[in-house]
Amino acid sequence: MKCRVCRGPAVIDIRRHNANFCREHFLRLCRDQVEKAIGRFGMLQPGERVLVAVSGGKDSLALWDILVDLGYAADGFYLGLGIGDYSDESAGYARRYAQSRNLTLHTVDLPATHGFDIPGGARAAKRAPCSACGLSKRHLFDDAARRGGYDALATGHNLDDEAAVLMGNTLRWQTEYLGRQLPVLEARDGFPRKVKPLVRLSERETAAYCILRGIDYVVEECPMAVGNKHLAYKAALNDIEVQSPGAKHDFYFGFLERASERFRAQVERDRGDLAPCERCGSPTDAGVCAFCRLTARATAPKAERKGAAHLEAREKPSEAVARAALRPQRTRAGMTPVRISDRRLR
Ligand code: Q46
Ligand code: ZN
Ligand code: ZN
Repeated sequence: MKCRVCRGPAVIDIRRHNANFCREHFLRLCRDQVEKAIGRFGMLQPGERVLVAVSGGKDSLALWDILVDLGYAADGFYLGLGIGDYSDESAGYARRYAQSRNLTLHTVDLPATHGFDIPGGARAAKRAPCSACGLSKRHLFDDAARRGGYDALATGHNLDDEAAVLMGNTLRWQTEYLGRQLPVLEARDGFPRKVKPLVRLSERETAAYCILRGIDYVVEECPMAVGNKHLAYKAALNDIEVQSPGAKHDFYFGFLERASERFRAQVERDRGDLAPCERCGSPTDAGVCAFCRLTARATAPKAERKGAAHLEAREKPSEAVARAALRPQRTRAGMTPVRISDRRLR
């Protein structure tokens, strides 16, 4: 197996490129693919400040590593979700990476700052854990990027993730989601620009990137992911990819080039007017934002949950009902900047 570029011994084969690569040229390929995605979709401008949502997994750590390598001022943001050992372990990987590269990692712990963890909060609010988690992540990532004055928020969604989400949205023709499934969402009304620079790299490639760069990452999946449809779609797409290398890439990028535009009008039409959330000040079209409503339900004593459930069920609660149903929020500590210095510089 020889490298396509230098003919030296190859360490990885990439079937959709019909090529093999040595370590050096594989790492360069990964950086090139990220640079290409950033340029093609206008995700970032040179020198911009980027906040990278870091989970301690291979994708977000590879993303952070590549962005720094490409010269972006990229800091990390880790959100502790309170998912038992998994959260403790993944926080350790994020911290160790930041330390080893002398990078800045901001951390927020959901239980400590908002009074609930994902498993307990989801139970109390009668939501699926991933739904409560996704909502919390979106809110707190946006909040961190806004408070820190970052130009953009970058997440580690890779090609496998995007193709699987597209498959789920297409199977159910969730047209409002299809209209928003883009690799870049421009900043608007207090929301930061959101970018996904890994969309041209597969999961296998980000894992290989980390191994070849000596980046240690949490290998275990989140225990809440068990039975998740997203994983089933990924598995189905992997089967298709074996038969037809490049199918995932063609499915996702074909959608972006030839179909995505058709669903955008609906997104524009459905856009409500945004105003600051009465509780936290984040932009919302519902008086009290979805995260504050989730927090209210997740932290309410059992007897009060019924009232909060009523509030949650309403699309846009009136100010009076919202105020009556919501308890005073617990500690609202801000983002904790942790400047990690020292250690091996690359
Ligand atoms: S962390 Fe959160 Fe994922 Fe765990 S609870 Fe679900 S959404 S599976 S990326
Ligand atoms: Zn080579
Ligand atoms: Zn709010």
